[in-house]
Amino acid sequence: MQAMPRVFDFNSALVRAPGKSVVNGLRATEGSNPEFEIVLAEHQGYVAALRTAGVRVTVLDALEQFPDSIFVEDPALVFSQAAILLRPGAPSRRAEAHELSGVLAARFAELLQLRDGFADGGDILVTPGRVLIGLSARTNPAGAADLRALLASIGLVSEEVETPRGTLHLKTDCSLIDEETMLATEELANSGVLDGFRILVVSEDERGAANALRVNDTMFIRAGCPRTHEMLVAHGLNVVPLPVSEIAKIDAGLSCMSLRWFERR
Ligand code: CIR
Repeated sequence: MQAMPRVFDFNSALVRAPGKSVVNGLRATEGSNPEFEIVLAEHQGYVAALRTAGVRVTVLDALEQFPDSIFVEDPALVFSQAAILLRPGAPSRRAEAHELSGVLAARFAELLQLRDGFADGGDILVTPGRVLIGLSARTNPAGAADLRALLASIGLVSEEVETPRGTLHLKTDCSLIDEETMLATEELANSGVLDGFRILVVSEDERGAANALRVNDTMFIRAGCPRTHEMLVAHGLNVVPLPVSEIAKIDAGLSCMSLRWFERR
C-alpha cells in the first residue's frame, strides 16, 4: 500500500513566467525597481530547483497586464482533491484568479470559487491538522468565512488567525518545516498563533528567511541567510538556498511563486 503523502509532499506544481511588467509589481515601501533579467533568472532557478526536488512543473505564459501574476500562490489554493479560486485583496490582482480558472479546471476534479470578501493564498498555511487563514490587509473576515466553508466542503478543518500588523501575508512570517515544526519571525512566534508547534525563530537580521518552502525532503530558503541555514541543518534538514533578492524588492519570497499539490496518479 502507498504511504499517505505528507502536507509538504508534492509531485505537481504550476508557476507563471514573469512578464516585463513584473518590475512594476506591488510593494509596500519605496525602493529600487527589480531588474527584469534577474527576476527571470531567479524564476528559472526556482523552477529548476522544484524539478530537482521531484516536482513536475508546468510553466504558464507570462501575463503582461498583471505585473504580480508571477506570484501564482495568491489567486488560488490547490489540494489533491480540489482547487479553489480566491479573490485577491489587491484590486490590481483580482482578475488573476480568472486567468487560472481554465488551467485549474483541466487539472482538478473539483474547482471551487470564493464568492465573498477577499483572500490571498499567501495568508493560507496548510498544516497537518488544520488550515490556518491569516487575516491581513489582503484577507478579510468575509473572505475567511467563505473560505472556511469551502474548505469544510472538501473535508478540511480551518482556523482564522491574525497576520501580524504591517506584514503582507501570514506566510511572509512563517513556514512549515515538518509535521510539528514551524520556522517563524520572533513576532509571530510570540503571538500565540503557532501554539502547539515547535518553533524555530529566525534572527531579526534574517527576517526574510521566514518565508521558506519545504518540498518533499528539501527545505528551500532564500540565499544569504547563514544563521537560518545553519539552524535548519542542525534540525536535520536538507537545506537548499535560492537567490530571490530581486523578487524580494516587490515583497515576495519562495512560497508565492508556485501552486503545489500531490496528484494521485
Ligand atoms: C504583492 O504585493 O501582491 C506582490 N508584490 C507580492 C506577493 C507575494 N506573495 C506571497 O508571498 N504569497
